[in-house]
Amino acid sequence: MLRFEQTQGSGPAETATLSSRDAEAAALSELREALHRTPREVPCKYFYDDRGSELFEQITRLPEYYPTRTERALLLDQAAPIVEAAGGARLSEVVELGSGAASKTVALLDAALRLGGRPRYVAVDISAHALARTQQLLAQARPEVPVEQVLADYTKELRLLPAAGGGRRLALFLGGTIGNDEDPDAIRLLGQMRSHLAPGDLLLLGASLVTDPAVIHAAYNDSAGVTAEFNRNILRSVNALAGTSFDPARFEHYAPYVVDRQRIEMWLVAREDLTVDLGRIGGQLELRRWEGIRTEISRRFTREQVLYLLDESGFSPERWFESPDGRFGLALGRARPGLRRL
Ligand code: AVJ
Repeated sequence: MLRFEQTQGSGPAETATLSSRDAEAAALSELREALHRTPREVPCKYFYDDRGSELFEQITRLPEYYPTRTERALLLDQAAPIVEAAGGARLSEVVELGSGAASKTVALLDAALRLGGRPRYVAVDISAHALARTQQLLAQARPEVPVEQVLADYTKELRLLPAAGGGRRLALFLGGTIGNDEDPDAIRLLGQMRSHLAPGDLLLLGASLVTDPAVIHAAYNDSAGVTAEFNRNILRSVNALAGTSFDPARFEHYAPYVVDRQRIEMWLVAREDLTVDLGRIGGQLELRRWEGIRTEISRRFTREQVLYLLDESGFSPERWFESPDGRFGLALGRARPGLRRL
């Protein structure tokens, strides 16, 4: 069941069309604005069409891509203390923002079940394909856990979340995705999450930490070329969405780790002078040879920076968990009362 069509307005079918037309118009103007910015950009959420979500799943299994397995091991290791701090048996709901394939979440649900809780799981993702896989995986792995799917862009559609069931909610924002935003946007995003929780509810935030630049670099420049393919696929995703004429083969994947900014920057660099028809975005894009389009920043944080982001967005940092190699951290924050509306 997709709540997307359900929660708004009166006539479901009609409002669904309306809302997807609104969403398309919003996407087109967002893309227009981003492509004409300096530097040119495509917002990284456009990676995640069905093919992109699948490619990201492949990335998480690459030997060089350490964040997913490091975070998974940390979650497995610390699931009990995390769930205990989140209310133990009183935990009634786990909401995952950007659930992807949700392979890490089972550990937390298990810990809640072991403590006598009966949590339901709410998966929020912009990929219908990823949601379907989440549903499948959970139905197989833990048939006793009820699952709700919410097809939504969590950066602006959190109002589509089902009403809280009364008990404690634990929101999950994992994978280090918070690193895709600079501080002001990160704080805005976490603040929106805060505004959809009740005081006392919890947020578990996963963050990639500052470590050896060579290790970070390899994770975004894998030898099998999957990340390069994932990067180029964003152009296919934009072509499908906006009727643009980007030719992915004419772009080079370039992903340096910028030490002083503590972040990977993913670029697509034109191999030759190009004129791209922008389709429903309108107009054309002239790219000179070696001109780039930035598709993602992926930041590495220190513990202090993560706790600062939580604190600034209305959460009191309660616990910090770090992988033994220091490459990944999980922060548990409790929603503070006294919320400012965003
Ligand atoms: C899903 C945003 C956490 O930033 O590492 C993987 C996406 N980009 N390889 C990340 C990604 C290139 C990933 N996140």
